[in-house]
Amino acid sequence: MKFIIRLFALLAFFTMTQNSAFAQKAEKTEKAEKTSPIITTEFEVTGVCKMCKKRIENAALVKGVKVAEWDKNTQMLKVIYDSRKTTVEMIHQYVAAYGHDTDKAKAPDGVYNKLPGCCKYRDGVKVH
Ligand SMILES: [Cu+2]
Repeated sequence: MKFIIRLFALLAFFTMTQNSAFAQKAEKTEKAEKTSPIITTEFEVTGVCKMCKKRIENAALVKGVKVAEWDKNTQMLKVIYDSRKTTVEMIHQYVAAYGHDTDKAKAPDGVYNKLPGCCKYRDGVKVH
């Protein structure tokens, strides 16, 4: 009888320690997810055509950016980037430097003026 009680006590002990180990592990994973350096976000970038799309995505694909996808219909640029290597502000700056206004950065006039005619989104050229 004593043996059975001991066995139960032992079993209970193991279950308890295992459960808390599981809980700790789960907590750790959750923390890692919360502080993950990989960030997915999107912001508005103005453009009108396929050429714009190429230009915008190339401009956004700097070091630390894994994915850059621009949709001319929604005018949104989706980016997945490593926050240890770059910031979303930097991506705004790069895109603007290539001639496309974002919701936070304006492209310099000099660069904008050099865009092909079909890409002149500030001069009434519609999405095509
Ligand atoms: Cu264009």
